[in-house]
Amino acid sequence: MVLDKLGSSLKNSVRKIVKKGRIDKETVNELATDIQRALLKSDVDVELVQELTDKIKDRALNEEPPKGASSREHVIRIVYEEMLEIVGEETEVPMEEQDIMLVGLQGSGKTTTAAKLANYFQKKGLKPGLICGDTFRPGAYNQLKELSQRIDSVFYGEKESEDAIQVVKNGLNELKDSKVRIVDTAGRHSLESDLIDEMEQINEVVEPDKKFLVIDASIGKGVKDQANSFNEAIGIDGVIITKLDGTAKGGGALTAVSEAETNIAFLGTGEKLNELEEFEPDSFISRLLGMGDIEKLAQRAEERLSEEEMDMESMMKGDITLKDVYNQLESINKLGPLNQIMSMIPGGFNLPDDALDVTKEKMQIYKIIMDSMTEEEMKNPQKINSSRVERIAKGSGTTRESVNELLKYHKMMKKVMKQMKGGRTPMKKMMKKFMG
Ligand SMILES: Nc1nc2c(ncn2[C@@H]2O[C@H](COP(=O)(O)OP(=O)(O)OP(=O)(O)O)[C@@H](O)[C@H]2O)c(=O)[nH]1
Ligand SMILES: [Mg+2]
Repeated sequence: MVLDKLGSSLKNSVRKIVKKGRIDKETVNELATDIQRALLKSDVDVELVQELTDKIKDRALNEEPPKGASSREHVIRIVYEEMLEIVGEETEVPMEEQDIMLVGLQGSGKTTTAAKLANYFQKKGLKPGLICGDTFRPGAYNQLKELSQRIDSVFYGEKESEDAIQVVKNGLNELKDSKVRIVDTAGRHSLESDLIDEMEQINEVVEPDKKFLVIDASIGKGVKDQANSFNEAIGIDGVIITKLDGTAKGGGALTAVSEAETNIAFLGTGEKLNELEEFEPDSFISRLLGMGDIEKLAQRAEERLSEEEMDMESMMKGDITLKDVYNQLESINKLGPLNQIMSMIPGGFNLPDDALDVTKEKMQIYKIIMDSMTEEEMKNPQKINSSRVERIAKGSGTTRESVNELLKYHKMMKKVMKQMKGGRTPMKKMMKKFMG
C-alpha cells in the first residue's frame, strides 16, 4: 500500500495499545511518542505533529469512553479521528460526463496521470478521450499517444503544432463522443508567468469541469505552497499527489494539502496505469492504522477477557487444583504479569513481590512438569510426596527443585484465591477495571 513504512510503524504503535491491559498516562504518552516518531520520519510538519499528539493525549486522558466501548477502543478511535483531521477532506469526483485538465510543474507526472485517469474512467464505464495539450516538450505527443494505445483510449494530438490552445480546441471538437475528456498540458520548471498565461488560455477554451494540480510527493511539505500558488493562479479543484510509492516524504505531502486551500483527489502510487487511487480520507487512514486488523484484535482481547472471567469465577467456587493452575498459566500470560493483576485488588496482598513474579520461561517449565503428572496428582497435589516428585522430575526432564517450586506456586495461588474471595470487590468488576 501507499506509505508502507509509515503505515507499519503506526500500526505497531496502535497494536501496542490493543495489547496493553490498562490505559494509563504512561501508555498514552508512549503511544503519542510512537506516533510522533512515525509521522516525523515521513516528513509531516513538526508543528502539525505536536498539535496532533497533544490533542490525542488530551482526549485520551480526559474523555470518557462512550457507553459500551473499552478505553482501549476509545483511544484507538481518538487516534483515528485526529489523523483524519490532518489529511483534509476528499474531493468528490462525480461519475458523469466531464472535461478534466491537468496542470503542474515539469515532470510531476501529468502525462502518466492523464492516462491513469482515462483508465480509471474507462473501468467505470465512461468512455475516455485523451488530448495532448503539451506542444512544449517534443516527446509529449508520442508519450501520451503510446499510453492511450496501451489502455485502448481515444487520443487526439497534433505532432507538429506549437499552438497548444488551438490543439486543445480541435481536440475537444474531435472527441465529442468521449464522456470524459482529459487534457494534458505542458510542464515548466517553475510557475512562470508564460506558463500561467497558457494555462489561463487553455482554461478559457476548455472550461474544464475539473482542474487538477499534479504534484510529486517527494517535495513533501512543499506541496502546500505549490498547491496554494496554483490555486491562486487558476483556481484548482483538487490535487493529485504522484509517486507516493517512491518517497519517504509521503506523509508530509499528504498532510500539507490539508493546510492548503484545496484537497486531494487522487494518489499516484506507481508507474503502472492502474496505480491510481481515489483519495478517501477515512478509508485511507483506517488502512494506514490497520483499523480492520485492530478491530479484530481488540475483539479477540475482549473475548479472552470473558473466558478469563469464567475461569476465575469457577475457580473461586471450589478449591484450586493444579489443573486450574495449568489453565491459569495459559491465560494469565495473555493478560499480563500476575503481580499487576494482584495490585488491582483492594486491600492488597502481603505476598512478597517476587513470589508473584513468575516469568514466562518458568510458566513454560511448570506446564511441562504438569504434563508428566497423573490426573489424580493434578487434582490432589497434596498427595505428591518426594518419590512422586522424583518421578515427575525425571518424566518431564526437569529437576526436583522445579517440581517443588511449582507445588509452592500452587499453594500460593490457593492463598491468593482465598484472599480474593474475601475481598469486597467482585471478581468481574476487578477484571474489567484491570482490562480497562
Ligand atoms: N513511481 C512512480 N512514478 C511515476 C508516477 N507518476 C509518474 N511517474 C513517473 O514520473 C516520470 C514523469 O512522468 P510524466 O507523466 O511524464 O510527467 P509530466 O508531468 O507529464 O512531465 P512533463 O510533461 O515533462 O512536465 C515518468 O517516468 C513516470 O513514469 C507514480 O505515481 N509513481
Ligand atoms: Mg507531460
